Amino acid sequence: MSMLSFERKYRVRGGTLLGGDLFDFWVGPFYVGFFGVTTIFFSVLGTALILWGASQGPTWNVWQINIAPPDLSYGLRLAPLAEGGLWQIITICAIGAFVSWMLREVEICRKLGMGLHVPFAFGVAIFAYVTLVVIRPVLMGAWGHGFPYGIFSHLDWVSNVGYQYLHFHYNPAHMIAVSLFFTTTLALALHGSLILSASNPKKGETVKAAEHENAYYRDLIGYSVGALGIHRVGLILALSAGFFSAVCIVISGPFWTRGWPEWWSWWLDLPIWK
Ligand code: 07D
Ligand code: 07D
Ligand code: U10
Repeated sequence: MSMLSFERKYRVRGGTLLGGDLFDFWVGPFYVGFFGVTTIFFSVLGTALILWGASQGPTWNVWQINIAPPDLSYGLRLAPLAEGGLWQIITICAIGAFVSWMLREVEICRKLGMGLHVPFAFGVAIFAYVTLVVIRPVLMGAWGHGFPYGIFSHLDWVSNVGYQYLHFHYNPAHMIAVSLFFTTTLALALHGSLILSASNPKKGETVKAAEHENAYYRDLIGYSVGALGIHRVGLILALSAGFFSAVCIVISGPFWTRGWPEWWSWWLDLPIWK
């Protein structure tokens, strides 16, 4: 891929966390770095193990391939490869690859003298994943509580775990997370449509900028959060959605074992009704 004219200026040395100058170079458009090498290592090994696991299973149908975690009877011990050990090693590879990717993002931020917002944001996604496959299984005493690696099998897991708590929609943290996801798409739709309407006008019309954008939402709802503000709002909404997702699943089992509808009986138990 040819180098864009401005890229050379930004291909600066330094900013690495590990490895010094050793991996401080680019391959095509990609910055490599120590964590680029570890990303490739973990993702190639993890993908190869999934393929090997698939070759041991009954199907090559990509929708049905399934690498299951160990049986609950193994508790928090290592399991034989064919009985969930593969899932355990793939989990290590996945965490290794995700964390490497995040640290590579950090190195790029440092090179460019930018804030660490992008790696922080990815960190929240990693936190949600680690909650599902490490924190909650450890709190519940068995790796078997992790979700299986397969396109349809992981959907079955979500549905089964949901019904174990009778009606997952009654989980209060799930309600908050769902509302935050909905609000995130609302915010992006408001922002995307506003920017396009102002800065991408029909041929012959002038481009409008910040003052028109502010005026628009002032006219409509009496307040404009501003150009920087809407990006802060968007980021905090999206990260909170991921965070409350992690909360909603980690409280299911370790801190609440009955159906979620029953949780709401605290309301009926309030002394004011007595
Ligand atoms: C668009 C960026 C691109 C990323 C993509 C995902 C793989 C997996 C692996 C065959 C927005 C690439 C996929 C590398 C291939 C094997 C072994 C991101 C974009 C295109 N899910 N989930 C999907 C993952 C969980 C749930 C699709 C991953 C939890 C529901 C895809 C994880 C729960 C539905 C996928 C993960 C859950 C899906 C589209 C990890 C709660 C759907 C994802 C590592 C969070 C939807 C058939 C997408 C679907 C879907 C991947 C975890 C629920 C296969 C990698 C256990 C209810 N999930 N998922 O666009 O169509 O993300 O499923 O945690 O309905 Mg899932
Ligand atoms: C975990 C993904 C992390 C991804 C990483 C990156 C690669 C690289 C490479 C493309 C967290 C992976 C990258 C692999 C790819 C290339 C090149 C994100 C993760 C690190 N629910 N529910 C949620 C809704 C119901 C249930 C969350 C809605 C039912 C359970 C969210 C509805 C029952 C769990 C959510 C609904 C039920 C959840 C998911 C509606 C089932 C979870 C988002 C409208 C009968 C999960 C932490 C998330 C959770 C979760 C939404 C319905 C059960 C808030 C909108 C009632 C068991 N549900 N749900 O977490 O909280 O993203 O996970 O009905 O475990 Mg739910
Ligand atoms: C935003 C924005 C903004 C912009 C923007 C954007 C947000 C201000 C200014 C950005 C937004 C977009 C572009 C919109 C579209 C984006 C999405 C919808 C999000 C989803 C994105 C995707 C689905 C694309 C995902 C693609 C990825 C992750 C690239 C995959 C690349 C690799 C796997 C290589 C990674 C490189 C590494 C690790 C460094 C090391 C690299 C090498 C050593 C080179 C190659 C490797 C080898 C030779 C080694 C051997 C490897 C082998 C054999 C296999 C590799 C293994 C793999 C698993 C692939 O706000 O406005 O505008 O633009």
